[in-house]
Amino acid sequence: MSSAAQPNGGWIDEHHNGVRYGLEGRVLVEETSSFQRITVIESERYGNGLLLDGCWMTAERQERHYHESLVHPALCSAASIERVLVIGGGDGGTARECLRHAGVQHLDMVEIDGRVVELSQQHLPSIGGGCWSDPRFHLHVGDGIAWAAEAADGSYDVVLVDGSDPAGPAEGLFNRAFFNHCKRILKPGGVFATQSESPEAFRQVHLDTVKLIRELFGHADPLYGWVPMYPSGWWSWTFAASDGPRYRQPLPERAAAIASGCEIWSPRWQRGAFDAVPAFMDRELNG
Ligand code: SPD
Repeated sequence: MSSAAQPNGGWIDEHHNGVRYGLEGRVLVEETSSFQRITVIESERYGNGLLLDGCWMTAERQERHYHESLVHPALCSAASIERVLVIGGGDGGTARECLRHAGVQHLDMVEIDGRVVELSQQHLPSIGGGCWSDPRFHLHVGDGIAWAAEAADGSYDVVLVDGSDPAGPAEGLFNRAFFNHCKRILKPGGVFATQSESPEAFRQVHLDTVKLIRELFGHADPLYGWVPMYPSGWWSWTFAASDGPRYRQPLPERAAAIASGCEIWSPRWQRGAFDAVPAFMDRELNG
């Protein structure tokens, strides 16, 4: 797994398997919360950014790749989108994109580390945007794994997991018990999505995650895109639904309502991203 980010002659790097992924800039805040080391940096290229335990999470001018990819295939396809659960997502970007959909009436966001929320509000305000004061938004500082385990059957239309890499507080966001609860709490026609790591830098985790979700739901599809500052830059999000792969086809009215405000996502981009399955994954998943 990745090692610490070091202020290194004006560079802040994530170190992963002998490769550095870095931004030129300076450290604004470095502190250790009850859960992890939190670093907020300032960079010329991408604005202010956030690292947890030395791993890049987000940056002001490079967050849309990640948040639009996780949110819109799910929110544009679930049968209903009244009730949404976001597990993790403490910077607010996932909630912000969800709340652009007028059909969302109630969004619970369960983030384990309240300091991530506070520091994001203070230093990366554009990422959460208006989500923090939106009356539909309900922040719960607590354990998202326990929240999913305790939620009633069929209580959410969409469940999105926006955690960090499978180490430290996010480790339990990649296992069978957790994914089973995510499936159980979906309503009929509900859609589940999680960030599923890099097919290059975290190949085995990626493979295991997609296969496990596929086994539990009977189907699942990784969508491939880019988050340039993450290890390898090549990233994935995996989707499944209570009643088959409805996430492949965005509902035209929902897509039209959000498309002009997107930088990366569009129905065309989504089609290509679901189809851009690397050959090794195709062999693993489809024989
Ligand atoms: N290797 C980084 C994985 C991080 C996924 N979560 C990012 C948080 C953005 N809201």
